[in-house]
Amino acid sequence: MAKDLRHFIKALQEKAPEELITVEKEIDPRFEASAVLQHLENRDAFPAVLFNKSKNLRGESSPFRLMSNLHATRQKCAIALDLEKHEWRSELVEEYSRRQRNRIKPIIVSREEAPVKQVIRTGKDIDLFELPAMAIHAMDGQAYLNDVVIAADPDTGVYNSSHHRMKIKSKTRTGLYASPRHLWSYFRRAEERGEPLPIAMVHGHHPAIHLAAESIVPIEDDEYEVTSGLLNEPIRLVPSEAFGDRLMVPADAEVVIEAEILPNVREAEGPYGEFTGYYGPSRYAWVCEVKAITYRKDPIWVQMFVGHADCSIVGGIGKEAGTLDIIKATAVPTVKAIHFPISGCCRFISYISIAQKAEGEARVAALASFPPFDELKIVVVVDEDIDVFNERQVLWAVATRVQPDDGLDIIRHVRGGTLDPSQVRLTDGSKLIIDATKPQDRPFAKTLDIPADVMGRIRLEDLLSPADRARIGI
Ligand SMILES: Cc1cc2nc3c(=O)[nH]c(=O)nc-3n(C[C@H](O)[C@H](O)[C@H](O)COP(=O)(O)O)c2cc1C
Ligand SMILES: [Mn+2]
Repeated sequence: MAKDLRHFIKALQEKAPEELITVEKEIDPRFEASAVLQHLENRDAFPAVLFNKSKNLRGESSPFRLMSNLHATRQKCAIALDLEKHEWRSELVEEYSRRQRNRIKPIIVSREEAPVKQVIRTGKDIDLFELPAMAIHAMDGQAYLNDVVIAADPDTGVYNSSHHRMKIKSKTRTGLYASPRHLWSYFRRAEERGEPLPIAMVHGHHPAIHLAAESIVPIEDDEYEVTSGLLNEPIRLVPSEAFGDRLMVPADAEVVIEAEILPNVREAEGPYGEFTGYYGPSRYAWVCEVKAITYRKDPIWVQMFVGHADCSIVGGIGKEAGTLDIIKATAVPTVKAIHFPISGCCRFISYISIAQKAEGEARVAALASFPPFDELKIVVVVDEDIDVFNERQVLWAVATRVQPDDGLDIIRHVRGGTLDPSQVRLTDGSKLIIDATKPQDRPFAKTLDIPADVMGRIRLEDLLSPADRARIGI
């Protein structure tokens, strides 16, 4: 059986049943689903949620189930990469990096073999308001589609995948916002020839496809091959309804929406509750015309809880792996670990640990981590005794190993993320390096420790009552 959403739900049930909850009462995808997720978040709970009954955007009972928060913990992402739930720190980053390098060619299957072709809607049968698409935050107003968008390069046919919000405007029309990255380059080249760009939006598949969409790979690389690497098996593809084999789509998806981005059309789009935790402004954005919607007979519509852990974490892991590989290959081979913490939306801040051998390596590691990813703004470099997944330790290193007049560097007028609310100019931002490593050229205060032989000899298991052990989870 090919890996798909149902395969992942089963893995969650087996490996981490506490990471999945089911809601039986019918909910409205306009704000009610996000209210449930927000209530859970307010209690520091981030399980995947399967809403077994949902309304559609016309307020009618929908045959689609609705699912969200699939990526809202690193534990779930570890399970998506076939790891155990406790392997969510560097093990997850290293597995991502290994799979990303292991490119695998996709395989083509017939329409009959493709679950996503069980129901096909084209022409007058297309109605986006029949979907349980979520309106998430108060000022979003209308529901948005927001998931993986797949497109073929108009010149080379190589595939890209990335996430994009698409505001639902009518039964067949949406907006689409793209920062100036790969899809933007594809469409700009199509538009220069006056041509539309075919795209496929995938709602519901194995989380590995979402993790892959956030990889840092060159524009020439085929991202169906990257996705297959992340899945650890070839993704099964099938020709689209509207564009045939000019646009291959994932056969094992729950729902695929095929559309064209229209040349020379721009319309106001937004405001939208962004990954930053703030509303992004209304802007002139691209416009799409939907050409087909295909789905399974018993479809599960998956949509990310944008602006929350679900959206942050899925983006951060690919950035961690890609940046770690680049630092290792080009700058500091002794780099140990990297973490884009949730406090920085898994985008703006990174913690990097290195086994520093020569003065200045910390800055080199920090400098090498900026080019691959424009949204990264603040890099904290620490020594290898600091666990980058423990924010308290990282801030302790900043508190005790940094003098502000010496440990900080600011780089001005460098491209930043267009959605950073603190950035005044559209793409022109600045970067901060915090070197929290100990100096190499003079002695530094020794870190506290308890004699190692005593630490080994004294075991809490031998000393505490069962009740006290249970209280602290031993
Ligand atoms: C849930 C989610 C929603 C996103 N929405 C958008 C979006 O609307 N527009 C955009 O340009 N990037 C969006 N992103 C970021 C892109 O997916 C990300 O920058 C991606 O790596 C770009 O891929 P590329 O390098 O192939 O261009 C989103 C990311 C996530 C996780
Ligand atoms: Mn890309």
